[in-house]
Amino acid sequence: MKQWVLGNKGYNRARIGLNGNNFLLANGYMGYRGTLEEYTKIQHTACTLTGIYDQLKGKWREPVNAPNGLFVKVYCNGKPVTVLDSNIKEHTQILDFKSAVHKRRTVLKIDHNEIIITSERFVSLHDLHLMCMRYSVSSLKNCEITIETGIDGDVWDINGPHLKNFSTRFNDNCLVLKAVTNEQKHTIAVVEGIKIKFGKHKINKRKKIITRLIEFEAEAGKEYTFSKYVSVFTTNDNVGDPVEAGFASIQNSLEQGYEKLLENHSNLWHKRWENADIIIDGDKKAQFAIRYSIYHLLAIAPVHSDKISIPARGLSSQVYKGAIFWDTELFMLPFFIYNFPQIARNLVKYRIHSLPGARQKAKEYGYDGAFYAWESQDNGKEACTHFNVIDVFTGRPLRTFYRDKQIHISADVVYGIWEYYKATGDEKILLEGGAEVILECARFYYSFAYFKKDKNRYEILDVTTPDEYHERVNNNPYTNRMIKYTADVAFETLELLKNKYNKVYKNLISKINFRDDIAKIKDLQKNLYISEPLKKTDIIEQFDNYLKLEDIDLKKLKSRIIKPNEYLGGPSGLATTTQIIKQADVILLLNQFKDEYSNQVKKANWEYYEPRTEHGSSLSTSMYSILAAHLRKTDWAYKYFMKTATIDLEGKYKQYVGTLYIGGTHPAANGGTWLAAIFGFAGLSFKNDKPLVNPKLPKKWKSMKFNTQIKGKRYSIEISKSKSKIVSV
Ligand code: IFM
Repeated sequence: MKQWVLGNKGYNRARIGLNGNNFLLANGYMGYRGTLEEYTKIQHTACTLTGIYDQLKGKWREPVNAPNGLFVKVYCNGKPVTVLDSNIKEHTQILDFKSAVHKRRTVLKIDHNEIIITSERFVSLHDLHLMCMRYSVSSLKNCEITIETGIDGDVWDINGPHLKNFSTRFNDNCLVLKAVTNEQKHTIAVVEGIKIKFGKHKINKRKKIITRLIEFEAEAGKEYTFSKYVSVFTTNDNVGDPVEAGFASIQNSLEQGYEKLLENHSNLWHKRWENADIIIDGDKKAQFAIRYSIYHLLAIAPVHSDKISIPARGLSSQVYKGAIFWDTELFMLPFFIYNFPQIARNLVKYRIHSLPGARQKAKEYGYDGAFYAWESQDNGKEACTHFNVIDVFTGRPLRTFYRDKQIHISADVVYGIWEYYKATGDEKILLEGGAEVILECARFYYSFAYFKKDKNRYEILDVTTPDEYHERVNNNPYTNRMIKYTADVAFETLELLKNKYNKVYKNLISKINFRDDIAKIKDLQKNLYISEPLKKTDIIEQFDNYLKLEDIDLKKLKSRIIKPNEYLGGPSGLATTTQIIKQADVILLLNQFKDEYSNQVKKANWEYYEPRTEHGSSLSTSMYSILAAHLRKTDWAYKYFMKTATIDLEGKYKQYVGTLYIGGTHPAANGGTWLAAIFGFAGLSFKNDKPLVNPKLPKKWKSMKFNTQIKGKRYSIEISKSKSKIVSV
């Protein structure tokens, strides 16, 4: 059981933010931070919604946080009894991630008395609009208790306030709080119902909050328990009136009761685990961290819609504008493709829906085709600003080039579509817009590429690469190879359509006027420059003239840091003039195209870039782990695997870049954990649509067991030190 429970004993104020991330509950529709019921926006309580964004003039556009329907505060003889106001005798917070249930138990001291608070809550996977909680209070001595519980609309916002026109109502024994977003005027409605058999009840309405005050004389030792049901609906949900939908949901919940709703929810979670679990024998820490990582991926997966995807900080807050990056395609999507293809399909479809935004961006920069947003939101338009980091020295915004120059994003989108298609055989995805995206991305790259006449080759100039510390560089091998890949995929797509869906092929070519592009992209595919390993050293230069930069030790570079959180990239960052890189870049290339490079080249590059990588991004360590496993550097592979797998558990990651808060969960690392276990240690690959393994288990691992699926067939795979077994199930 312990392997499924994250638990914290004792109370530590300094961990409020971290616990909010670590104990997150989510169901793909909304994420509820792991805060305590008495917390408010000060402690970053948030119920972050997917697919609904809002922007205030001059501020960043970001997801909307719904009013907090799980608010509860206890008073004893008129005094507040909370972890923030009282002496704490005992405190435990738990996340059972097998069932996605959050629990707390707190014993608080007040006036020679002790109040015991316990709660259990879940964000339902069975009914995505519903959160349920069971809350109990007891007192060591007789006393007068008041419980205040209801909906708190004064929400935490990073770039808000996003909600206005608040209205509150008490109807049919339900509390209702309604508000409207600034930009799109979406109504957000939270309805709360309660099952309670004690106390005198009063309704307390203020501008942004509506609560019930439940007063009673508590008898010593007696436990007073109630259950609470909270629904969240918005006009984005297409349910008619969100308040009416909320009433119906709460009525239904009250009828079914907490136990039944919990059973429905946990059954669905248990079913998910039957597909997704990885069982490790011999290493409890790794086992725990893998499951915890998978929990986070599952919690934030969009099960209900193909119009949304997974933001870089999941549903843990509004950080990074709730934007979707390449993190999804490169780091998270494979987990879904091989375990939950329907969810993978939703993620892929999101990019298809975003094609108009990508076309618009290409046009804005004077290119053809589709240039996907570096930071994408509900509408696929670019959300990344030109000034994404604040200089800690001057307090002024720094001009950054993620938005303009990180062009590999379009190829990453193509990679996602193609990987999904190859593993599922779902040709429909290509007919439903996937093919159009692929062709438009190839077209974008042709218009971006620079034909260098004297060398008779195309070069890719002035780009920002996965290592973001060196901006505006030339001929990054990852970017260039991914462009070639895009062209390859475009031709495979054309071939498939031409042979199997000729009418669709013709329609598409004429719809997007692609006839003349075919020869151009062929030329790009043939003559695109991709730098080769250097003869003497086998090193692949990360970009033109990278090796001429100062070759400095990472420690030495860090000793030059003057102010905490100073940005190492950008125009004057410390890393910019050196060979220190932020994250895996050439190493990523070698993982993605591992059959094209010898082990000698891989080894030389792993050893060259490893000491020069800062791992300033949560995306980095998994890539080093996978390549290390491939090279049978198993200890290194394990070290980087554990760094990835424990990133959220340990919480030692960067919280700020410049003055920008970047805390939250790290879904790309969660996905990277899975990638490193499956493609690194198990060495999973597919041949003729059948799985194969090439295991390199860490020393401690006696065995590893997991499932996978390809083209609709499921397999159970068991690897031990001496043998491997693959069984079709
Ligand atoms: O996509 C990443 C990027 O590679 C590094 N900075 C953070 C982004 C979001 O995770």
